[in-house]
Amino acid sequence: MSRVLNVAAAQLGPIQKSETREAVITRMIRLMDLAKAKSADLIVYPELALTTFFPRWHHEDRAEADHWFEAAMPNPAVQPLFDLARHYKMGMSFGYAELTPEGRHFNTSVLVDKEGSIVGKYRKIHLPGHVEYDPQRTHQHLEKRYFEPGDLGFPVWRTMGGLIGMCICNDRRWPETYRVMGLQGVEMVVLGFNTPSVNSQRNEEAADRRMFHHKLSLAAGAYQNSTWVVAVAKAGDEDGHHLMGGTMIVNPDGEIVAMVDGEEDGVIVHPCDLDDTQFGKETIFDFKRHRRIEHYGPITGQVGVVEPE
Ligand code: CDV
Repeated sequence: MSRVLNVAAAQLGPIQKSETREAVITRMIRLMDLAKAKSADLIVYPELALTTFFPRWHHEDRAEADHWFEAAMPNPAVQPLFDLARHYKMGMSFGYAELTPEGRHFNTSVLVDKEGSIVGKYRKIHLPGHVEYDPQRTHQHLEKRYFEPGDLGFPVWRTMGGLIGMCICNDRRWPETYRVMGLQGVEMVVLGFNTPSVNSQRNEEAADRRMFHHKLSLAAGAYQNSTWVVAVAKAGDEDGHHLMGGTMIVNPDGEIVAMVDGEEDGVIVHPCDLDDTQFGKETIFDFKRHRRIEHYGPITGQVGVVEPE
């Protein structure tokens, strides 16, 4: 039986602070229509897809940021997207800011199957940035102020004929992210991101260098775990703050096979054969035969660098 999954990577252009959830959902629906016209089985949207990238805005009283969060998923604003996905029999994944009934805050993404049921939830683990306002930076990145680190690990779900996992933005730069999923046999990692075009602490590090690191991270994660990686950007100028694009699909050899040009709303659809993950998993990255866990202790045993005496 064919295990080709037609995957749509649905990039969103900028979302301004003033834009409503309903306006964004209208844009996401338009992308879903385009994906359907190209027979997509699964559509992937960016991190924090429903709003502007609000962690760049400092609120002294952090509760003032709560209006960016979703207290339920789905909710009335998002329901039309769930309804259309179910109607189209298309799986989907998107990111949003989650406020739990206990008052906890997470940078979250969901995986929805073709019947419209949420089959997976992931909460971002590697939160970049800082807690307090930092006048030294060219722009703020306050994810550590507004979110807790995720508490769900890096699960993989058996759905849509394959093994699919999620991570979010900065997670893609960490080899541990992919390897924990690789150890569950992951065949496709889907992720959204909001990456500013400049490094807030090193202005000369501009978009070309940022793009290089982005591609390097995706290629390494894909190749070293023999998995597809689908990475979807929010791009363009949000209220004077520029996000780089770089929406792309990377195959299990680490090669870019499809990419969205530009910084506007746009979708690419690529046929991802999940069986293409087999060769790497059975040869050079056959973990069972080749891993040497007796030497990997420091990876889970320590956080920072411990230099030799
Ligand atoms: N949203 C993010 O996690 N952004 C980070 C930036 C701050 C470096 C990223 O890894 O792209």
